[in-house]
Amino acid sequence: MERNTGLIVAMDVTRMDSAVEIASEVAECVDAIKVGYPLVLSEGLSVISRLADYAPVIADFKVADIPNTDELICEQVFKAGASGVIVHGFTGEDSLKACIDVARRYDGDIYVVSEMSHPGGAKYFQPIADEIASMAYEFGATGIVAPATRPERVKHLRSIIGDGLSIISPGVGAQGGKASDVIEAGANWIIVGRSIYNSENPKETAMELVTGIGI
Ligand code: 3DU
Repeated sequence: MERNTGLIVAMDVTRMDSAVEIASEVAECVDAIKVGYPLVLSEGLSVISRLADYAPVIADFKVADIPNTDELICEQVFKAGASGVIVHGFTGEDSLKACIDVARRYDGDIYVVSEMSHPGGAKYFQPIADEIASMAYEFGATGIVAPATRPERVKHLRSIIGDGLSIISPGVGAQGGKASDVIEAGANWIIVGRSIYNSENPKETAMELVTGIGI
């Protein structure tokens, strides 16, 4: 993914027409559109190719299964037109490797969740986050997903993965994180959902966020 604005919009609306409308408004302000279960379960996998007309699409399916199932899932998602897939790391090295192997065939990206951004995300994730980040580095993932709600953790995880891997970071806005803090801590991209898609003026909000990122 090319870094022009540093902003990824999380398109967690549940209607294709809303998603397309918002995508067309914010396209010039974002480097990617993240879609997940809310939109795909509602409108089908074809949302991926539809939104890919506006920006590269990252599919946030937090893939977490045995290697064979992970491979089958990633294959479907890349085939549908996604540029990247978000996967879990706690399922282990073999599962992660299966996802990365598929991504390589499609010249796609794999982002590994290291620690989640919500309050409950600290309890089980923090004790294993460093190991997951190291594994992402070792196996050649594109990057990790780290919490914008805890910039100090982003900084720490950055020290583990070095500069070779990207950090994409959800939690700015509705979850309380601040764009400039998390970028300063070492994130390459912030991921923002509700603050943009619930805004009266999604484009204006996206532009303000991009100013806050300050690339
Ligand atoms: O809180 P927001 O509405 O800005 O959306 C954040 C998005 O990022 C949303 O799609 C959520 O599922 C995803 N996400 C996290 O919020 C936290 C994580 O640790 C991983 C993904």
